[in-house]
Amino acid sequence: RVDVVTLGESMILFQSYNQGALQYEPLFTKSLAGAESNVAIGLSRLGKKTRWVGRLGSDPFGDLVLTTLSGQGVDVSHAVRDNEAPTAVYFKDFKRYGDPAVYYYRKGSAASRLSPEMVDEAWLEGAGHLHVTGITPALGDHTAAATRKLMESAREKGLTVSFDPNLRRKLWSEETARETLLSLIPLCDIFMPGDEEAEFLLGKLEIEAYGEAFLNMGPKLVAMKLGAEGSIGFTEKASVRAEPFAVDRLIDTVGAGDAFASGLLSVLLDHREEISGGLGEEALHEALHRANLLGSMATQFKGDWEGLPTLAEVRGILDGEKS
Ligand code: KDG
Repeated sequence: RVDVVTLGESMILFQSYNQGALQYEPLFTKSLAGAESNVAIGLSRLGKKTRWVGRLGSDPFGDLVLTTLSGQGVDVSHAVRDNEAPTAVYFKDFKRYGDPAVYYYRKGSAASRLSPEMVDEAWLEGAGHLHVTGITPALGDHTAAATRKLMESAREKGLTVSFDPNLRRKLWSEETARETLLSLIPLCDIFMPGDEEAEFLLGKLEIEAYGEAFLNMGPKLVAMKLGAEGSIGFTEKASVRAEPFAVDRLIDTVGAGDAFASGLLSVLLDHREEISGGLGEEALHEALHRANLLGSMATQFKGDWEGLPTLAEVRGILDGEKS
């Protein structure tokens, strides 16, 4: 049994050791990044059985992706190695205020060669849920078609599907991004955009209007990230707001959305059967509350996922809130 399958590109991330400007920093730390593998790690720490699927080069960085993920309890037995194309790398630059700048070196990577013919039914074997993001479709027409095929196949097999648009403007044109992301929304049960992504997709609307518009496209649940305002969830039956958690020391915002997704899914997966009929308000609030906690925790550590908590840590924090 596997609770969640994710598909995506995982890369090796280099970050300046002293958080200095990329140009002048002589020392770098090396770790794993990738929105979908971040979610798999987050869920695995929260006690869910996860599988990550993706393509990697037959190179030492590909080995590092696999050993890191399996060390975090993620099943990588369906990962595919490519003998001709490399594992991608990327760099974070902490020089600026606000979100770090990111520089990708991923064109022509093994993951970017994913095509619909490579999609394997076995990836979904024994699984209850598929999580995908808008990053994989941004890597090329064939990766978009492959993502669509896997989402369709998951729905046919009775899996629930979540979709985080994870808009990465550097990877594709505005027009293609908007058109492709909008076309994938009807294939998911749980859609989790940020407020800026919602505006990118639909133009400026009231928050409630976004909820209604996305629900009308097909998802049963829309969970919107509102940054410092927390989050809000919409179903046919209800809309529920969850307050943000304080961020005491803001270090690295990259990966916060993936942390949010892990927290959200970790609760929703315990209510999988209820999602199609409209999840109850209590469970929705619990999911958003935990998602907000994980999002805030992820921003307080360097790296995408290293600061993510275990289930025992989450329970400790949330129980502490009540006492
Ligand atoms: O959400 C974090 C990701 O942005 C990061 O891990 C790298 O997957 C990545 C991407 O494509 O930006």
